[in-house]
Amino acid sequence: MGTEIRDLKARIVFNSRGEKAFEADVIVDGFVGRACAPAGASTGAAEAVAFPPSGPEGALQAFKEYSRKLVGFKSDDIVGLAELFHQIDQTPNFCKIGGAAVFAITVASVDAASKALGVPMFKLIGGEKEYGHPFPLGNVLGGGKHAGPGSPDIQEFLSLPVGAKRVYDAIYANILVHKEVRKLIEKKDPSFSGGKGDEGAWAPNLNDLEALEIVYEAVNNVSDKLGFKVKMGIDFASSSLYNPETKSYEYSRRGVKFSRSEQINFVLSIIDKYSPAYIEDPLFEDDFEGFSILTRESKRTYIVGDDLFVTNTNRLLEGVKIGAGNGVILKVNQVGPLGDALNFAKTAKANKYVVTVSHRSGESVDFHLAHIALGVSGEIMKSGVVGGERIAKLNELIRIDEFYGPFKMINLSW
Ligand code: 2PG
Ligand code: MG
Repeated sequence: MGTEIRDLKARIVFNSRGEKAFEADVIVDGFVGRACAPAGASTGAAEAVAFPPSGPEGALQAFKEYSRKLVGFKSDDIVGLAELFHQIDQTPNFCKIGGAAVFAITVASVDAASKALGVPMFKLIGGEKEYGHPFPLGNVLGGGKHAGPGSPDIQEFLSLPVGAKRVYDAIYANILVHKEVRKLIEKKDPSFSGGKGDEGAWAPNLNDLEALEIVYEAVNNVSDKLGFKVKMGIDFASSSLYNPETKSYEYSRRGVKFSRSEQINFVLSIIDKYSPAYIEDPLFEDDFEGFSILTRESKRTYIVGDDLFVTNTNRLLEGVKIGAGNGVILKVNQVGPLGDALNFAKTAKANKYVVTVSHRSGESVDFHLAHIALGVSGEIMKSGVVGGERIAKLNELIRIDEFYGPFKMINLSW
């Protein structure tokens, strides 16, 4: 069965936030691969731009002009497709044709190849090797740009079932933490309406310190119930807290402003008190040196760069030079083509960075994230806990385990 691209289609649909989203179909010998681009709310300044200045409709117009160039191309040639897109756009951040289209077409191509060849997508990405499931990381309580005023300043309080032995149990553990967090919020605030943020995490009227206490108690209660360790994770999304004019981190809910060293001390005090397994973007996106200070100081917590690296291999290599972080977030749409993201994962692995393959706050019900996480041997898959667009990725891990496994959880020291 050939894998050559015969035809392509594209359209604008809507994501989980109700925003316009680019969806592509790639047709290969009667099989259709389909993917829809996700979108961030707390985006890094160095990310690929989603759409050209003319917006989603402009991206569709551009698609009409370049899509013929892809016909005849091998849909499973992930690296070649990435090169082709760089030739077509010729800007470093895909501002001519839009990164959303590049994401959708390159992921839909591998989806099509997978169907045509009868080989699961994760194997087309990862080849023949020993596969292990990523640990699911899920947002259980949140604020910042993903929720309304009154919610915490910190964007995400996460659950990570580090002691789970099976992926099904790991996913269920996060669901139990999500439920437990609701109970504890209601105990503290009986008027809580059950409101949620963009990723399905509870968005209560609490400050960061109260939220930390609740999530810590919840992960411990669930650990006791299940008999394996569930730990806390935090995404500060610090670029959203940072004010470059005052050079301070502004926690408006609590009415405090931290200098860089106060922010570092705040993060270290949280590590000391709650021993989280995972901390993402504790400092704003250009503070490589601050990341390196924190990485040296925190031995048992992964310090992960999201807006810092934006899935960009050159930015990662900058960080590697000075030991900024020991973990990366991989979001394909931050960079554009799937091939570039795979290259980023390779560089991260070669430099012993833990790889977290992540959703965006604006998502589709696509399941491909699970295949990408397995394909790159990502240690963690960050994809929320509840909500159709979040659970779609988690359920795919369960199906993969049934059809191609059973796989152990990936090897990672906590
Ligand atoms: C993040 C993500 C996903 P967004 O900051 O890690 O949780 O949010 O997609 O809004 O960038
Ligand atoms: Mg983040």
